Amino acid sequence: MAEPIKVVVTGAAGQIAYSLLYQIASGAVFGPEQPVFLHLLDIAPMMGVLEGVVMELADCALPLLAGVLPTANPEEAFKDVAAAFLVGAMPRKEGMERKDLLSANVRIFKEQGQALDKVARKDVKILVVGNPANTNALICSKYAPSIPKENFTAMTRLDQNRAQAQLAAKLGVKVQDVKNVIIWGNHSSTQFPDASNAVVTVNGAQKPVPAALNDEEFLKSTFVTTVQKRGAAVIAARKMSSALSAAKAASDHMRDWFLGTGDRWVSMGVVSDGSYGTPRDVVFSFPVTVSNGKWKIVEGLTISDFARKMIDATGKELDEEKNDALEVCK
Ligand code: NAX
Repeated sequence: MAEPIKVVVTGAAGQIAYSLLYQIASGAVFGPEQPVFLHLLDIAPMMGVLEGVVMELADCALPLLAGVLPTANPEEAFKDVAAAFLVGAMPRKEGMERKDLLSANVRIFKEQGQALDKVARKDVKILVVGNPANTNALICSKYAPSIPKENFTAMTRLDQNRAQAQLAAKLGVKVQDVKNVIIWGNHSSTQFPDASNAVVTVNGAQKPVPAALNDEEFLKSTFVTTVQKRGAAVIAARKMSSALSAAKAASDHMRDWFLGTGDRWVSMGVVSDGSYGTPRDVVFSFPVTVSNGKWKIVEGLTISDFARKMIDATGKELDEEKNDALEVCK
């Protein structure tokens, strides 16, 4: 069996981590032959709760779990890690404006970038889940200049999974029979869920989703808004934000990054190179494929006038978030 790799999860005492830790430690992310040593970071007041999580991980009796280190010290948590799930962030409190939340969280991700820069492996793969995920990932990367910027990504996989599930339900097929749905832009209500290049397998034959559905209005309106507002719908029903599905999406993202996608497209927030006329130097969600641990933006897609407007709007929001975040970091 391989040597254990060190994997950090921040916000380890929180609700997403509660589902995510089992998936990592059971082999669902790095494969059934790869032992993991888990580093669990949370803030000092949560160390008691975290101790309970550590007890439960032990009680799972998982063969791939080589060890667990709970800590409130970022430099201890990030030491020699090969993969980082940055889930922990400050939640929005009553009366807090979006800008207040942004400035609180940007500070956290600045500090964590500095700590990663100092002590993590230089090939560490970083997935930011904590919101505002795209801009947090950008700031983290800026404060970790010794780690390639390609190694910083933000999670839009939950949005992709939601979109795929919505289309499968509408088409009356299994979720795995729908592929190549794209999430463009920010993990926020301006994101653009795009089914124009998606394909569905029906009776063994592949068909473009727009042709199979034959309902352009649905794809431009109900589909887009349902995916954009799915997080809010879960909060309204559960009185808490998505956790099980968020953890599953984080596992999917990191597994595909480590183990590859083949020719399947997945959506990841990555530092933009300006592809498809998007703003450069923001963390923008694109369709990518992954091989040998490296992601590559899918090229050559046709962008309709409708898509252009949607992509521009989410890009504009990311540019504004970046400027606000850089102001906070000054
Ligand atoms: P919880 O509030 O249950 O847990 C967050 C944990 O982070 C807490 O234990 C808290 O003490 C810890 N924390 C706060 N500051 C920290 C710091 N500086 N270092 C380490 N830990 C710290 O939230 P949960 O439901 O787990 O959600 C976590 C984050 O994911 C939130 O920012 C949330 O908005 C975001 N989400 C992102 C999604 C995405 O698709 N990108 C979807 C789900 C989720 O809403």
